Amino acid sequence: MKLLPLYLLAVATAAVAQNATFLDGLMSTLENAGATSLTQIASQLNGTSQGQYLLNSISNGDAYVLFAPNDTAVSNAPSNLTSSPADLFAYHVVHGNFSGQSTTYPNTTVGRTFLNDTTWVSLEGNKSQVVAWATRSDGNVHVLNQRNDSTITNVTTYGNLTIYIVSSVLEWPDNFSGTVNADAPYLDGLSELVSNVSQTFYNGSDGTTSNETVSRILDYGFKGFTLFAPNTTAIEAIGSSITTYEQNATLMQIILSNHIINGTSVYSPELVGKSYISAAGQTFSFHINSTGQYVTMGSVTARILQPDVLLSNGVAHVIDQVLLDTEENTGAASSAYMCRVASATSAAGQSTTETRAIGYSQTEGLASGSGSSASSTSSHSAGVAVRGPSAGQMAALGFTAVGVVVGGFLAMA
Ligand SMILES: *[C@@H]1O[C@H](CO)[C@@H](O)[C@H](O)[C@H]1NC(C)=O
Ligand SMILES: *[C@@H]1O[C@H](CO)[C@@H](O)[C@H](O)[C@H]1NC(C)=O
Ligand SMILES: *[C@@H]1O[C@H](CO)[C@@H](O)[C@H](O)[C@H]1NC(C)=O
Ligand SMILES: *[C@@H]1O[C@H](CO)[C@@H](O)[C@H](O)[C@H]1NC(C)=O
Ligand SMILES: *[C@@H]1O[C@H](CO)[C@@H](O)[C@H](O)[C@H]1NC(C)=O
Ligand SMILES: *[C@@H]1O[C@H](CO)[C@@H](O)[C@H](O)[C@H]1NC(C)=O
Ligand SMILES: *[C@@H]1O[C@H](CO)[C@@H](O)[C@H](O)[C@H]1NC(C)=O
Ligand SMILES: *[C@@H]1O[C@H](CO)[C@@H](O)[C@H](O)[C@H]1NC(C)=O
Ligand SMILES: *[C@@H]1O[C@H](CO)[C@@H](O)[C@H](O)[C@H]1NC(C)=O
Ligand SMILES: *[C@@H]1O[C@H](CO)[C@@H](O)[C@H](O)[C@H]1NC(C)=O
Ligand SMILES: *[C@@H]1O[C@H](CO)[C@@H](O)[C@H](O)[C@H]1NC(C)=O
Ligand SMILES: CC(=O)N[C@H]1CO[C@H](CO)[C@@H](O)[C@@H]1O
Repeated sequence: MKLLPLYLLAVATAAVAQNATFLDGLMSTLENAGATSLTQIASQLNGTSQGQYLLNSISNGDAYVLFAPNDTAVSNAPSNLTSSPADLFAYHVVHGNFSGQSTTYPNTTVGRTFLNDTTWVSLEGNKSQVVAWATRSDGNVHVLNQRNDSTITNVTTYGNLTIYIVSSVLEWPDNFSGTVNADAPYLDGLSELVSNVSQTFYNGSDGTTSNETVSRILDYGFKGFTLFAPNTTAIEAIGSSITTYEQNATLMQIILSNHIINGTSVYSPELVGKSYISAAGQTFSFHINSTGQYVTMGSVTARILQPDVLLSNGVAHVIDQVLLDTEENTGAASSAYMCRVASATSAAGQSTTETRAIGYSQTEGLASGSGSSASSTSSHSAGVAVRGPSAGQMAALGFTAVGVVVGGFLAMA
């Protein structure tokens, strides 16, 4: 199997002719950046309604970010990733202008992609999957949660499109078990624990009730959830008491449910200054300072060691302590859930209309010392983290049109 990159295509033949100069310019932009275009396979993406939707969207005049794997990245990509060009491309496009957004890990920038294929994504309100990135201590901007570390190696713009050249094709998230197996061995302890606890599971979508392991519920039962995931050391630290808890399945379920927000995927920038109700009805609260981000439940405050481990149906934040709370309040849990479902439903369809980093207000990070307490506790470093010509410079060069750019990858037999 030989992998061929494809980067350019147009919505229709007429549009190609009409915007030939624009497309030529874009093609050379990508070529100069090491991302070669192969227009002859463009029709493969154009051949799906999902691909067409994507093309129409990104030519609508708004700002978009394209993560563009360079040619080496594409030739090194696992073949299963490249077998679905429309899905692959959808996960590489984010709606919005992120040029004022700069975060240093463990703070992260989270953007909503276009990937909403139900084969891969099961988030609340049918939202599309997100991608997270941040500057790490090596000074490079890393796309997080990637099996093959992907860094932004160059940045360029073309009209309203910001192109981040990346060193690997971006893989979209797997479910909890798959993620632990492949990428998060430090969660083996939790993974084992949730495999040993069963719970009566009410499946809201078909109204059936079944007895499932919590592991299976995490993998398939939630449509949007947030998991505070103690690493294996944290689980070992509570020692033999875990065995005692395990002997009482009800108690163990409550403890596990107090690590979960049921029905919504809350990314780390959205935790700041908020509180949430757990799946067992207890309250999570959060604070952030220069030493990190913390979650508190009852008498336990845990540090978030690794934020935003993205999952196909939610998100996990790795923490350094078990949130050992054995209290439950089922009424509070279910009303909080109903409230989230209502808000996810009203937000449905907004997945690709989010035009800024999730959890940041429009101007946040661009102005210092803003007034509200929520933003003053969450203001992140401002600044343009990227090199390359600005939109203004591009305009000066004559690239003022709002354009169509599409890349994708195709496995050719
Ligand atoms: C970054 O891309 C620009 C064109 O967009 C190119 O001129 C420059 O050589 C690239 N830099 C690197 C380090 O690849
Ligand atoms: C792609 O990026 C990687 C990492 O920076 C680099 O080693 C490789 O040479 C680049 N390939 C191309 C074709 O530019
Ligand atoms: C889009 O698809 C149609 C039908 O599959 C094809 O005729 C057309 O050439 C394609 N357009 C481009 C730009 O690839
Ligand atoms: C698109 O680019 C044009 C020209 O640079 C600019 O006037 C317009 O505001 C941009 N639109 C968005 C949504 O950024
Ligand atoms: C691709 O294959 C790898 C290894 O088998 C697997 O972990 C990953 O989930 C697969 N990804 C997709 C999108 O199928
Ligand atoms: C994915 O998003 C597109 C555009 O909003 C929408 O038409 C389509 O129905 C969505 N698919 C799913 C499975 O929600
Ligand atoms: C869990 O986190 C603690 C605190 O950072 C660390 O010392 C420990 O090595 C981690 N455990 C695992 C299994 O990664
Ligand atoms: C659920 O299944 C487990 C494992 O088979 C079993 O131990 C437990 O008693 C069952 N619980 C209920 C409520 O049926
Ligand atoms: C198990 O824990 C639940 C919840 O704390 C408690 O109500 C119940 O009495 C416990 N059962 C046993 C056998 O200790
Ligand atoms: C993360 O953001 C918080 C709140 O704005 C800030 O106090 C902290 O210094 C930031 N951390 C890093 C590593 O930039
Ligand atoms: C999530 O909340 C709904 C509604 O209260 C409930 O039916 C479902 O069992 C909950 N899921 C879990 C795993 O707690
Ligand atoms: C598909 C596409 O990009 N169409 C654009 C072609 O150029 C004109 C004028 O610059 C735009 O209005 C179209 O949106």
